[in-house]
Amino acid sequence: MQLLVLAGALVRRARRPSRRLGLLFKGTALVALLCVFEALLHAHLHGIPRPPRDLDEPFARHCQDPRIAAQRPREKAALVMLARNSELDEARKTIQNIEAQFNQWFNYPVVFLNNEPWDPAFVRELNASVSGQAIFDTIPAKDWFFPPGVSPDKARESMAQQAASGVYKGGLESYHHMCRFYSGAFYTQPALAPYKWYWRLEPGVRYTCAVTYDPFAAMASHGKTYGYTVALWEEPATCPSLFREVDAYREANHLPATPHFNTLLETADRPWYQRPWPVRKLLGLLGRPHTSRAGERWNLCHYWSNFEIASLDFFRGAAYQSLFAHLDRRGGFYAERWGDAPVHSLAVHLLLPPAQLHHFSDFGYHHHPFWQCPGNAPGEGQLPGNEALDGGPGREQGAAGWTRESEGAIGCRCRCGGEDGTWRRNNRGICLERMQRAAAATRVGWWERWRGRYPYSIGVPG
Ligand SMILES: Nc1nc2c(ncn2[C@@H]2O[C@H](COP(=O)(O)OP(=O)(O)O)[C@@H](O)[C@H]2O)c(=O)[nH]1
Ligand SMILES: [Mg+2]
Repeated sequence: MQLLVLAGALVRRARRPSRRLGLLFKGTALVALLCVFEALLHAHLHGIPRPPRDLDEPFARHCQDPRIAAQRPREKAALVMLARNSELDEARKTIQNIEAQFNQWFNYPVVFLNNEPWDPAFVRELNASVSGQAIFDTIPAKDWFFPPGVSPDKARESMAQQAASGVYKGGLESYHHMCRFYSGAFYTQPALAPYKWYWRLEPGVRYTCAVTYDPFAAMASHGKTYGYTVALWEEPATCPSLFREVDAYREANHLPATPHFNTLLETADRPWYQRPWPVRKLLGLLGRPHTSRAGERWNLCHYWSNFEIASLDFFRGAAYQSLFAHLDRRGGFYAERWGDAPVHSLAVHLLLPPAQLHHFSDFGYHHHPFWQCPGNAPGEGQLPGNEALDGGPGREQGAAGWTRESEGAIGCRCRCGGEDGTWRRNNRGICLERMQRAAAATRVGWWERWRGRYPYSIGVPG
């Protein structure tokens, strides 16, 4: 009898922890399930809805006679190049190239900006290269220096640290000033006051197709505000807190996180790799790089700003300048090495609807080390025998001066890379596809994505 009682007590004792274990297991499973559910719901709420039709398309799909487009009145627009006196050769080559490919027909003015007085040799040589008016201006000293709230000594200390830890161009004071200048004061330069549009050039860039229409007029007539070519990932070490600051500005000013803004979040790319709320929140509070306070992570995609055709009115307007003033006060142009490219990209995705952005997919554009090239539209698309395209300064290669034509290509007399001259770009186009998603009526399937097969642009096959 005593033995039976003892056995019963032992069994009861053994059962109790197993019940507790069972409860623990059930509780954990419930929390895990809730987390998965929350993460999926979060991804769903941040999904990018597909518009009923493509909101951006190439402005041209073949050559046009540039003399016809040039008969229309010009926009209030200028090509703008910031340069150093030491970049004379590269600047001249770029101007000769843009004249040959575009400006000899349209004669837009070119504004040259420098933080130092212009060398007379630079002025003389570039004056001789521009078909329109050439304007040489010097940037006011206050626009090429630290802002009032930033101590130069502290900033220099921080830049030395950036250099020591290998931040890309983090140790170059002039580079920091340049990035801050292009992010803000560029737009309010007196030399640009007469214009509504700018086309940014850099010494050394090269256009590899003919541009046979007026891109400023096309931007205006299509209701566009910001035009770009190449999109890439930013160097992570240059801007760990930039996205947090932009998102904090967004929240403080009650701006909605639109689908266009959300294309810049990692949430949009990897719904199956979501972190649930508590983990997200914790990472945000702990100041994880590239992450907002709410725990949303920027995918680091941005448009390369060495090419831009865009509205000066937008960038000198209150909405953009107030965002810039916020960022400038936060000091990240020096405490970190915020580039103007991510600043512009985050701003246009925050402040503009997707239809106001334009990919100049029909432009062949090369800035070392990356390029895009649209290939050549077949047959009559190249306007064989067109006198304006066959002759003219810099077009001496004439009738035979373009690489192989191919079906679906949209360029005009391009010289693209690759053995048969049909390469479209030398980067994978992943950021481009992500950033265009709010404007694209069709999506890349997971299979193509997995194989790295992306379209060349919205409405243009790869
Ligand atoms: N005047 C002037 N222009 C500069 C200076 N640093 C950079 N730039 C210009 O700013 C633009 C971007 O500079 P770049 O060296 O090409 O930078 P990256 O394209 O980011 O490698 C180019 O147009 C340069 O000519 C500078 O110290 N003075
Ligand atoms: Mg450059």
